[in-house]
Amino acid sequence: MASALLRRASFAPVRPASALFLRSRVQHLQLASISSSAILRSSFWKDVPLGPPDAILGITEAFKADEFAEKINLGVGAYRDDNGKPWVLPSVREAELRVVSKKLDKEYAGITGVPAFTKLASELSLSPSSPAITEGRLAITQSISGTGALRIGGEFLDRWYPHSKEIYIPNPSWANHKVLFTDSGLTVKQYRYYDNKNIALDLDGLLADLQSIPDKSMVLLHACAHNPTGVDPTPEEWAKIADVMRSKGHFPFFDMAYQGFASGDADRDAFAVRFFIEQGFEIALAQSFAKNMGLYGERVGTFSIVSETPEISKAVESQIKIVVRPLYSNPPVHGARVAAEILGDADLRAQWLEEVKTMADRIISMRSLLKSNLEQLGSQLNWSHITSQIGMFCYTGLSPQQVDTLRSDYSVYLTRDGRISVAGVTTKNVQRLAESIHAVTK
Ligand code: CBA
Repeated sequence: MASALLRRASFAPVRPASALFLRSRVQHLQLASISSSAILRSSFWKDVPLGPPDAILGITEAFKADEFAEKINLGVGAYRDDNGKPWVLPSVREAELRVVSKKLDKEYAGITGVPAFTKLASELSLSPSSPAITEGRLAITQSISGTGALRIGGEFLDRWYPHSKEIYIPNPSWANHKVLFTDSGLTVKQYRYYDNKNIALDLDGLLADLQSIPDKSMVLLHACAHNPTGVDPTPEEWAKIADVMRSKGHFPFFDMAYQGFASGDADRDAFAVRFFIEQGFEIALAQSFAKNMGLYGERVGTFSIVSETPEISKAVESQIKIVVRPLYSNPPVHGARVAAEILGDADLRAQWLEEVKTMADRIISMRSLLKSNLEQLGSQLNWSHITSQIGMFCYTGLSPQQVDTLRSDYSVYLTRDGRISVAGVTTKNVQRLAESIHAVTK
């Protein structure tokens, strides 16, 4: 409104000059500016403080603003091909053509989304023969990708988890977990996860913490490709975690944002989730198709809860709907239809699984290349964790100061916790990246 007033004042037609007219015009402009600044001072939002940029997505913003041609973005976990370009999977392109050629209508989906999609998505995560599916003990809804799934989960648990309002997440964890669960009304606490000294899973610390927290706590677990550390429990270690969780009566909430990315094999990466269900746990699961189908901006995911009986499951599903309806009513259909097309067609699905493996393999080969480049440069540091860690990320151990120097002096962008998205490394930038890392660490 203030700027509208100013615009009107400055574009008022100028009539032939007379001293009187000019004076009154000056007064008019002064009045306009006084009243507009008075309006500005009374803005409803004048006490809103400038917020900090997002710890991860803020890196992309800073990267985009950098004009250096050889800048490198290792911030957000988004796959890039060897030219540093986003890759739309050929299976996705094909599925899109098929979906479009069907000339489907654009009606609302139900509150829980596209049924063909949620069915196939649950079969991918749990396997078609999972007792949770065959016995009707799964309540599932389509979600706005993994973040939306976690948020639905947070809201549901805040309303209905009967034992506490506290959720335990690993230390460290994806930066958004804490904010997202806090915004859902839960109190976020941490359990030990990572052994900085040995660059490995702190299994003893993890088990001790799960043992000492209150019985029947909610515990968030990364199903595979732990973000940011790239360190996952082995199947034997998962069994130990399950033992403590069972004896303490804890509730596991799995975040599975990288199925296929850890090992290149979607079934193998679903091990932990399936194992807990086999062990008789009731679980919650947030599933994302952002990474493994490259459907980032389409926002395709699911949230589900496996319960003890089909009757409980029905009630749970009804309450999930009650959470979703006032949030966004029902989810977008296009991405879900694309994912369903891929998952539901044997050939396309096989092609997609190969493409997931291509992405995982390229990341694995970039790990080796980065490590060997650092060694060739004569770095005396131990970089073995670059190749021992899995998934999209490498938790380098770089300090926040070193990260800042990489950014200011070398135009290399990563999160301040020293995490690099290995998906951003290519055969073309790896040498300059290694030189930059070597320069700030020697
Ligand atoms: N869980 C975990 C553990 C994640 O790493 C991410 C994505 C999500 C949500 C859930 P989406 O909502 O897109 O399905 O993903 N994390 C990032 O890759 C990035 O997409 C990352 O760079 O950490 C993000 O949103 O921060």
